[in-house]
Amino acid sequence: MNFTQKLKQWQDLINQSLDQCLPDSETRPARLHQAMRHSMQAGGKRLRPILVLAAHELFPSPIDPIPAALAVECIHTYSLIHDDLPAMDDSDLRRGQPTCHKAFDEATAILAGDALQPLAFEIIARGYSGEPLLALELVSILSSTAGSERLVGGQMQDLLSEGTKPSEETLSYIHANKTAAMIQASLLLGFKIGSKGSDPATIELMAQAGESLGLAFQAVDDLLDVTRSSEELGKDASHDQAAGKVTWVNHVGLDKARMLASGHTERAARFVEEIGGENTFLLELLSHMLKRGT
Ligand code: GRG
Repeated sequence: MNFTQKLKQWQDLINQSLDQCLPDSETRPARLHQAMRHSMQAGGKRLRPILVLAAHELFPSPIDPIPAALAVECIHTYSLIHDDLPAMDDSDLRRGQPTCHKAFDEATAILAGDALQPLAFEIIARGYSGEPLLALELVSILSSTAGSERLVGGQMQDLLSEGTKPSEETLSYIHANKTAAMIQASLLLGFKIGSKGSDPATIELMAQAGESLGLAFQAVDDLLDVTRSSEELGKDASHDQAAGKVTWVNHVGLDKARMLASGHTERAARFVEEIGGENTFLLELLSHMLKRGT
């Protein structure tokens, strides 16, 4: 199976598994569950769950990485729903569909995002009940990544920096936490579930790979924001530019943003090569992610 076929197979598997783990759209209160399903099933590349599966594949174990992959997507989708709210980015379009608060209303969108957070941890608790120590480790990684010093902290700093010219250190803080943290956590979760997931030196290499990949992803996202249309992206294009957001493109310009994207991708690939194992798919995924933006 080539890279594209495998990517599609994993996306399909993730989509089917998500469908099974989300509350039914008729379960009371139906409006809330419909809103959760609207955003979770609106499309999306499923990059983070795929990173969980790809990191598990390096040194596979018989333990199923799918529950962790679904949990990551729940946290990611909640963050998108809340990021799109009028109080934050005020976006109308996400994953090619009206944003959750446009399709429903603001209060429902807030609650749909809220409900996806505990769902993530419920999926882990149920999925790894036979491996309680592993379950604790996964919960610890995901909860700290989603918390006030990482995902939420990065978002807070991003909002505080709107309309200002932040230092490069502040910009790096925002991207390392708002974007790279969840990408890094995805690789770490998959790796922990794999057979070599308790080796501290390799975990450190994986953390470095995840950070570099996350920073590359952000630089690519900044490039796409100015080089692609809303239709191509499925979300409001040039939105970051217009909102006075701090992006690499408006900070250092297009050419340097491209160089940053390829530099971080190369670094990530070097770490992945050093880790070894069955890394063919993960390495192809890295170059595929870079090609999207350049
Ligand atoms: C509200 C706590 C909180 C955090 C929001 C996700 C996020 C943090 C902000 C979204 C804005 C943004 C451009 C973030 C950086 C890149 C990013 C996370 C893009 C969206 O991820 P994709 O491209 O989206 O993987 P899909 O829809 O494919 O899952």
